[in-house]
Amino acid sequence: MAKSVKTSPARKTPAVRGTRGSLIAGKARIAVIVAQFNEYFTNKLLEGALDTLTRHGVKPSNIDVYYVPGAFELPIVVKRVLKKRRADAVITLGMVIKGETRHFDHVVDESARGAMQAALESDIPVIHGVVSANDLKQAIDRTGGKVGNKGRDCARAAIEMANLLKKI
Ligand code: INI
Repeated sequence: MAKSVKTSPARKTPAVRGTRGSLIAGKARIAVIVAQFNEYFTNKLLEGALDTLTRHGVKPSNIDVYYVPGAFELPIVVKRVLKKRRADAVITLGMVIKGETRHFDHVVDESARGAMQAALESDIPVIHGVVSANDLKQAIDRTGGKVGNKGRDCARAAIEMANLLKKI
């Protein structure tokens, strides 16, 4: 016979209104800014992002890709794209691998800080797809290896955020 278990009285969940961004792109315009440093990896991030964007219904004509030399240059292009209102969401893609340079931390921190600052100033979401990898294995794992492709994750987040902000 099943043992009876004493439970505390069920808590009532208050009826609150929740708002979510759809993953169906509609007319969303997305800008992808990609660093060419470590381009073997950033090309994979870009491929993943473009494939996921179009699978979710973003029209190729509504996607703009901008190339910058390295992750450090991402924020200035984010800022320009947002200032000109050329996108409903921006994705930055880069690969910073520790050990190649002593300014690893600097490049990682500044690319994130600058992009976030531009997003908050413009009220347009920026999705941060700069991978900071401790070694080549982590870089491989995050560009289509066992942890997936960060570009794909960013593409979904960009559509969701573009749609969410339209609703608020
Ligand atoms: N840029 C990257 O995108 N990834 C790196 O790993 C990297 N490393 O290791 O130095 C890197 N450096 C270049 C930097 O982004 C700028 O392009 C450069 O400093 C010129 O401003």
